[in-house]
Amino acid sequence: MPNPEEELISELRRGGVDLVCTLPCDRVKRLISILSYPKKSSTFRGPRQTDISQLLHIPLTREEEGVGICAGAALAGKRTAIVLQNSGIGNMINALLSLTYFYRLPLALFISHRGIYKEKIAAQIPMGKKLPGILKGAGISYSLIESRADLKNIGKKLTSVYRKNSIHAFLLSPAVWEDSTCSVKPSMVSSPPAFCSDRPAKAGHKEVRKLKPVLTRYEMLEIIAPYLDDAVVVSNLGVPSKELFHIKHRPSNFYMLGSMGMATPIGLGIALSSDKKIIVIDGDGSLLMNPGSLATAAYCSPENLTILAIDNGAYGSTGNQPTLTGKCVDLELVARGFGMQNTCKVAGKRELSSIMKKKDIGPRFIHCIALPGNRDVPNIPLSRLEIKRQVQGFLTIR
Ligand SMILES: Cc1ncc(C[n+]2csc(CCOP(=O)(O)OP(=O)(O)O)c2C)c(N)n1
Repeated sequence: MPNPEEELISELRRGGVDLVCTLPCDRVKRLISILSYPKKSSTFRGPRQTDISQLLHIPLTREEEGVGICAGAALAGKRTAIVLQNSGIGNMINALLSLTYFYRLPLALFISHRGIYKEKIAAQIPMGKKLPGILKGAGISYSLIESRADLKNIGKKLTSVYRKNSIHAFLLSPAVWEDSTCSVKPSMVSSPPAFCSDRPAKAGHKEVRKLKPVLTRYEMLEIIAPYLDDAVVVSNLGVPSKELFHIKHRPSNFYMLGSMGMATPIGLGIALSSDKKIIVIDGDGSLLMNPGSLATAAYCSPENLTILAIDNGAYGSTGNQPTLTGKCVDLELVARGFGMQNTCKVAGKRELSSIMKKKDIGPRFIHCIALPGNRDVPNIPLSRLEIKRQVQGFLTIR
């Protein structure tokens, strides 16, 4: 019996899908692994392998981008689909209505429907529960795929979506994947970023600094923790927040439990409203989702803001799918291009602690080149309101 991921991909082929864009959710990491590496998948043999390799897979930096790519491809006659987490609907609703719907272009959405079944992350619940209402309000039809038995109807439905030029969402319950034995290919882990700086060397630095990752995110957080002093720390969602809590909880740590892409904007908002020192611990996937926030930070230029971009070349929290920093993007150059002037790149323990010791004027952008990988740490035992109250309490102390 095929795995549910294989069954879904067969249905995509049955519906004639040519192009699939994806942005990871933990629950669909095995599906994305197969879409990314069809030929290497040992679970696919014979004609199905050829079938699947005909599907063009495009990894996204933001779900909204997928709406544009799919609209362009649909104009050129392709049948398109996006695999996303329900949170991503919030990132694409305007483009869905003012582009796909407006021009009557067809699009299939495969939404990993979090927050409704055995959910451990409380921040997933509001969006997950409200999703059907949001889709209804937007006039987007949907089918509930509650178990793997429901997968078999998808191919037929897709044919009518493309024929009628409509948008249709398939809401995939986590229950669908429960008995899957598919594995995530080790090749999904990206080659971590390694950069050569071509800027003039500063005194004491070598002419050309080759930076190879040597530390994981957890090891970097361990180095950073003793220097957080009296700073408010905004910590990126998912594993980074859990790791930071595990290393050293401080009431002035704002642990994000959702809202990917918002770490730097939250830090900027605090920095503009408080005299305290603010340190944002952001991630490469999250910064790529919302890079414009660096331009706003550069423009507003709060001296008390430091952004630590822990760049492990991967969406670590959802299974280490590669991001483009492992391929072609240098986030420090992005920050500089967007107007951040005080930037640097670090990888090793000594460099990282010496940069943390410095009392430089911000806004600072510290590009930390890290190895992919997550430490197996427990969930944060604080409720969202406890997190909020602790940080608010700290911010109001004079
Ligand atoms: C809008 C949205 N899309 C997708 C997700 C799923 N998701 C949660 S954490 C994460 C990866 C974040 O990657 P990165 O910022 O590089 O941090 P890392 O985990 O690697 O430290 C993703 C894709 C989400 N929460 N929200």
